[in-house]
Amino acid sequence: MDPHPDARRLLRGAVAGLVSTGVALGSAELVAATRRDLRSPIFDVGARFVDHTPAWLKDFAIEQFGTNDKLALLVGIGVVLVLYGIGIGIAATRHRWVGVAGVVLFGAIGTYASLGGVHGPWAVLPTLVGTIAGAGAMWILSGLAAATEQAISTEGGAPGRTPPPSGALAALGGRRAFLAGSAALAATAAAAGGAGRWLSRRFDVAATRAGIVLPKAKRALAPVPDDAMLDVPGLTPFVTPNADFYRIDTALVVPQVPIDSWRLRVTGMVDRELTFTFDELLERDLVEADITLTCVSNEVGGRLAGNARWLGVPLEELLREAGVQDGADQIVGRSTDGYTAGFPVEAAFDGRGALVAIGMNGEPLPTRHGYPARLVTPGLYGYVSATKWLTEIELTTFERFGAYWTTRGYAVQAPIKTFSRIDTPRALGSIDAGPHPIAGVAWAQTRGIQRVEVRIDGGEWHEARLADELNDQTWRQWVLPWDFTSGRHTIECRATDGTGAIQTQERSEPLPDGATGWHSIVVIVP
Ligand SMILES: Nc1nc2c(c(=O)[nH]1)N[C@H]1C(S)=C(S)[C@@H](COP(=O)(O)O)O[C@H]1N2
Ligand SMILES: [Mo]
Repeated sequence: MDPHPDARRLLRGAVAGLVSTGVALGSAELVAATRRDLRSPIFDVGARFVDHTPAWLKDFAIEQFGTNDKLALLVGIGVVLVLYGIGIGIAATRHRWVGVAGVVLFGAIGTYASLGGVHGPWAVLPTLVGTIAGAGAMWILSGLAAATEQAISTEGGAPGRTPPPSGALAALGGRRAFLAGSAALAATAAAAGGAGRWLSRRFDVAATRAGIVLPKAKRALAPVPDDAMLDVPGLTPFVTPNADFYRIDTALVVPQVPIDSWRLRVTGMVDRELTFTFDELLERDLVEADITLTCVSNEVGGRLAGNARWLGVPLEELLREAGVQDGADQIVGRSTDGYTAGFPVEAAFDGRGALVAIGMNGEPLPTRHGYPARLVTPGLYGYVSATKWLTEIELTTFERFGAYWTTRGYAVQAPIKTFSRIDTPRALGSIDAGPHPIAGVAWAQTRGIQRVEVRIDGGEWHEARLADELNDQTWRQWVLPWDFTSGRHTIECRATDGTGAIQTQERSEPLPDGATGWHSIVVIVP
């Protein structure tokens, strides 16, 4: 006799729910692997979530999880799915149709989510197949669970009486059938999911990317001179290695853009629309530029900025060839994943050197950073000016078109604000008494950095030594030697930009146009 009939029923329900969820996801994964533009409904739901995330919640997520914000979202969706699956599985042990209806309801949500993307009607296929397979699994398993339940209740009879042997056998058989059914379906789900994952690897662009040989720039830059870099332990390096470069975007799966069919188009309010293949871009006179990229979501003291040597085609040249029409005031960069970013037309013609970049620190653009091509515009935050996985540059007006983040509460005009950060000593770190450099970086792209000052415990300001200025589009490293005494010390810094304006002390959030305020840290000297 079963001593815990109810607990066993719940357990069987939970197993049925989990396995059915697995079958739904596994088969969706397999279907998603049939076409380059399909993906698992989890990512579609996640993408919908991202698109509907209000700007303040996005900043909160970045603050909490940093650049792991996407992982956090996917884990969250996974947890909800698992709990939901368990719930409907348990409900189905009482009412079989509830389980199936539960799967269908989630399928409907997935379908709605996959219709929202940029990939057209095919996008619903993985969800549809997953829903049907998951509902079928739920029907079978909840049926087996119910049969077992039935057999067990007729097995027992009244307490104290010996059960009829035939009833006990039926109960045993029912349990076995449920176990065998669950195991078989779980194995099928895992196999389908694994095969899907494996098959979709053929869409990875890593191998093609690795085979690309970038031409030398027509106007190549000399290596960064030593005097533009400071050698202080703990200080952010002047050039950010690609592997350490911050990544911020709305893409839950890094877009894998096939180079052969990729085109860059220049469209909209132009005299001639233009189309370029990747090779056609490579054949042009390429330029190099050292530019520090900055994210609007960067908090005071934050690390969402990176400096690289970019290789690419001057945006100005492409636009001159296309012929920008009078009245166009906005340049919109569009991405394969539907993302859009827009900035003023002047920024392409005022000499700051905006680029369609194809290379980053001597390599083709890393996939995460926009391979095969992206925009890089000095002096403007990335969300308006740095579209990755670029496919189209459209000339339009601000009145006619609102880009991704500007329709979600961020400012339309987004010049980078003057910023300075203390890298060493570490905030809340402990250092020995005696000499220790205070060092960091400061940026005010297109205005340049003229001065950085540091004060300790609210005392007078001390001017830091700046590394030489390479250009006004990169950050500058700074250092102030300091003799630390025992105690708890507050260190603050502030920068003065090339126009003579001192970085404002007033604290503000990233929303709507970038955080402000002096970076202030506390160190403990024993
Ligand atoms: N396609 C696409 N491009 C994008 C984004 C995006 O979400 N999608 N985010 C922008 C933002 S907000 C920033 S700060 C920069 C970051 O570039 P990085 O990830 O190479 O550092 O890319 C910009 N380009
Ligand atoms: Mo950003």
